[in-house]
Amino acid sequence: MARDARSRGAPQLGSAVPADGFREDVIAGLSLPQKVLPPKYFYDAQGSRLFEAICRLKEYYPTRAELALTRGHMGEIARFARQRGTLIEYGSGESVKSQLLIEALRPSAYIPVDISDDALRRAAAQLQRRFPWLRIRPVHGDFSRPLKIPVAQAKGRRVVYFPGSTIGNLTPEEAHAFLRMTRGQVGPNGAMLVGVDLKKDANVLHAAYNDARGVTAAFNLNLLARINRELGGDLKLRRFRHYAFSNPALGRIEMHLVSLVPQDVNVGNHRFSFEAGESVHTENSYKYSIYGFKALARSAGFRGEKVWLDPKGLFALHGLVAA
Ligand code: AVJ
Repeated sequence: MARDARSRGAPQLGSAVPADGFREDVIAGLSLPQKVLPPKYFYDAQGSRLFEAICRLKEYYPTRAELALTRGHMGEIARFARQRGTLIEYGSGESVKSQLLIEALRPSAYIPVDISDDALRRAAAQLQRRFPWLRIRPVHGDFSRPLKIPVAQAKGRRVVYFPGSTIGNLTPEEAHAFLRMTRGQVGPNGAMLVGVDLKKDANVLHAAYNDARGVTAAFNLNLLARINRELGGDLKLRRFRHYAFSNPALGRIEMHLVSLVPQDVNVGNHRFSFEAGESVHTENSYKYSIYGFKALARSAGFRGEKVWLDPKGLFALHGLVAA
């Protein structure tokens, strides 16, 4: 692979579509009757570090469960995805599972896509050291919008790997649209491997999003700190509290930041008022039954061909093929 001096040690970024709608999305979200902030903005450098800490918490089972199922079924997963194709990964982040997959699939190209420039660069550099033979084409961007994937580089079967139950951040309607878009991206012979958190006891879910050490609370509150840092906000983090609860009727966990007092806050030259007890809705995390997710995938042009579970039955990896 020809590389110039600038790329020493780290692969170059591909066609970059930076997620720079932060200011607009914050202003729009805080102007709604039910204030909202999109969860994709959690992942600045500090937020990515906090998320990695969440993944190591004893209460947060998804990361360990998905790793266990990936290790336990690697042979079958590799047979499903087939070798020497192009592996596209959405929200690659720390990429521990990607290493296992790359080892087993030996793809001709690997295209990690991530919203966090920092996490993307670190992961790509680490993978390039570990797999010197691998053609890596990182794309910095937001996979909720159509991306310019450098498909000219993409040989063989296209497989999109979307681990971590990140798909749970989307509403079922958004997930449907996203799966349709991905179906177009992988083409008629394409496939998808999607990690999906399963429905389970609301108490187990509650603990996973309300850890005893308060790491999830810090992760949630960091969104306000980021607004202060990047948008000239004056939000006082002590005047808000992390609040996460299971909503089984809607099949999701909701995270909010609740204002403890009546207050006005400024973001640049915009002002927003909070009543005591008023919340900002910061994240949904949908949980799907195996059947429920297969039905969603089917409606979006995929056939659910395989599904693998961890030994405790907490988390699922779906192997989908273009229908
Ligand atoms: C990365 C979206 C899968 O929903 O469980 C962890 C993010 N939020 N703790 C999830 C998260 C609070 C996580 N996802």
